[in-house]
Formats: sequence, C-alpha cells, structure tokens
Amino acid sequence: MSTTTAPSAASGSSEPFRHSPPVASSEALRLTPADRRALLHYMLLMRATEERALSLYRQGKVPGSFYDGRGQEAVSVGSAFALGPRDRACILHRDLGAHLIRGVDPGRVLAQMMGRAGSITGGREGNMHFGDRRLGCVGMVSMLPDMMLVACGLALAFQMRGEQRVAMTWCGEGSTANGQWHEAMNVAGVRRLPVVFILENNQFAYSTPNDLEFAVDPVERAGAYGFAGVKVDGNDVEAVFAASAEACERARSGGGPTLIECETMRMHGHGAHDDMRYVPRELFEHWAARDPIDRYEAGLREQGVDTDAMRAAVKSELDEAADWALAQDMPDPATASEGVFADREPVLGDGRAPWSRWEEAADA
Ligand SMILES: Cc1ncc(C[n+]2csc(CCOP(=O)(O)OP(=O)(O)O)c2C)c(N)n1
Repeated sequence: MSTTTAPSAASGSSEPFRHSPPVASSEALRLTPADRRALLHYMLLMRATEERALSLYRQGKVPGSFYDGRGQEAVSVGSAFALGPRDRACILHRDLGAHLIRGVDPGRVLAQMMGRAGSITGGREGNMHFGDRRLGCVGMVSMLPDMMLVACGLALAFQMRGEQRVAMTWCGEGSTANGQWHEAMNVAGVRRLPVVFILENNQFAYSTPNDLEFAVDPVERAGAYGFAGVKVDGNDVEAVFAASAEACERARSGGGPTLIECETMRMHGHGAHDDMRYVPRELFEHWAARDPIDRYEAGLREQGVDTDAMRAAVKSELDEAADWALAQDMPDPATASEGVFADREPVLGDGRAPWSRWEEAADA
C-alpha cells in the first residue's frame, strides 16, 4: 500500500499526506481464518453469479446488454468487507461482490438480470440499477459519477446526526475526468465527511486507456482536496480490505474522507457486446496471470483451507439460485407504475446488513 504525498507549504517535506493521523487499530485490520474464508467465498460467489448471468444472457434470457466486474472481485469484496451493518453502500455495476456481502441473495440477482417479479426491483429495471435499500444498498446512478454525491449526502446526514456511520461508494477511473467527481471530492474535503471513495482503476474507460484519461495519477488529487489518498494493488483482496478498514475507521472517528485507488484490470469488455479488441494482448495476459481469486485461493490452500469444497458449495448455491430465478414470473404489467413515484411511505426495513464482521454500532 502506498500513500500519496503532497508537499507541505510550511516545510516542503514529502511526508505522507494526511490531515488526520492514521487511525486503524490493529483490531480493525485483524483478519481471522473465518474472515479469510469469507473473503474467498464472496469473490467466488461474485464470479460464479456473473458467469451464470452471462450464460443466461447468451441464452437470450437477459434483455439489453450485460455488464460485469470480472477481474475486479478483490476490489468490491475487499472494500465492502470493511463496512458495518449500518453503513451505507452506493454500488457501481462492476461491484456485485458488495451487494452479496450486504446479504443480497444470488437468486434475486439472477432474477434481476432477467427482469423477473421476484427480483430486487420486481422487474422494473435491468441488470445494473438495483440496490436493496433494506440491506443498506443504494441503487446505482448511471450518470457517472453522480453516486459519489449521493454518498456525500448520506455521509452528511450521518455527520449531522452524530452517528458513527460510513458511506462508501465506487467509481471507475473514467469518472475522475467528470466535474461531478471533483465536486464530490471538494464537498467531502470541506466538510470532512465520513465517506470512503473506492476508485477502481481498471485501465480502460470503455476503450480509452489510462494514458488518454489523465495527466496525473488520480490518487494524487485527494491531497488537492485536503484528504488522504491511498493506492493499493486492487487484485490483492487483503490489501484492499486493509486500506478500506483504515479508511472506515478514519471516517468513523471524525478524520474525514479517503480516496482509495485500486489498481486492477477489467477482464471482460465494457459490456457483453464489447469484444475488447482494443486491449493489447500482452496487457491482458499480464493481468490474467494476476487473477485475484487464483492468487488468494493459492495462499489459502497453503494454509490448509479446502478450497475445492468451497468452490463446490458455491456451484451448488448457484445451481439452486438459477433454478429459483428461472421459476420466477415476469412482473404483472398492471403493477408497472408501483414504486416508481413517491406516493406512499417507503419500506426501508432497518437497513442492516445481516452479516458483518462488526457488531451493531453503539448509535444504531
Ligand atoms: C456522465 C456520463 N457520461 C457518459 C456515460 C457513458 N458511459 C457509461 S460507462 C462509461 C465508461 C466508464 O469508464 P470508467 O469510469 O473507467 O468505469 P469502467 O466502465 O471502466 O468500470 C461511459 C463513458 C455515463 N454513464 N455518464
């Protein structure tokens, strides 16, 4: 992990740039053997769910195109793993792992892709803009990266209420060229909001490569907005987790926002319609050799974990999920406008993720 440096006006030193002291306690960073198995499990679950969805797409059962996060599993899983049950997540379309960690069932995800009634939005949306608010997930906003501003709004509400909660959101590196990205960074820095920005640099914004996207590494910009920027290997799930856990603790303890740049690679096209012929073969092969799941699985195997059994369990979970999703009805057209307008009180539940490394925060 590296931390951005910004020259200090007073001293001219290049000490790591932090407005707040590092706050991660060793407890926050400690991963138990069960945590490590969970990290691998959720990465496997994300990949298996997306592979299943892709095959349903190829069978003509998923309308529109299909977008996934292949190769980026360590980013969404490692970061979302650091959240507590009452934190909030504004999740990008490459980050299915974050939905799964919050407790969204893979069957409901597959039903979502197919527009079925039993899905997260009840068939009102396709395969991207969904979020189960009862689990603290906000539906994706397609105008990139406006979700960063939504996360800032959530964080501002937590701050005003004096709650020790965190808003986390994800964006691609292409988003860093958009004005909304800079507005979000600015308001987060000015207000010292409890927000964590996960920047997944997957080398391409559609077909535009990094060297045509920016002249400075975007993580450097955090310093310009007055808060910490950290760069990690986005294919190393524990490195992503460590940076995220530290950022969450900083946010919770009043230390303000963090930008975490995760260096990774989008291993599929922009969508299933894109054959990514613009990606140089050597670059693809370089990243293929650093697959986040293969790497982590090899390490756990050495520690004696039976990863074959974990893979088998995920496969049978997906078999069941796909059967369930395929058995769901299409939505009743008479209900098409239900839930579209604010004509009744929203059903929010308590917004808690059922699973978390952390107990309920004291303020909850
Ligand atoms: C404001 C805005 N402009 C253009 C688009 C169209 N668009 C959708 S995805 C995309 C590329 C995004 O690249 P990046 O942010 O790097 O994310 P990635 O797809 O690589 O994960 C573009 C231009 C959009 N959704 N919103």
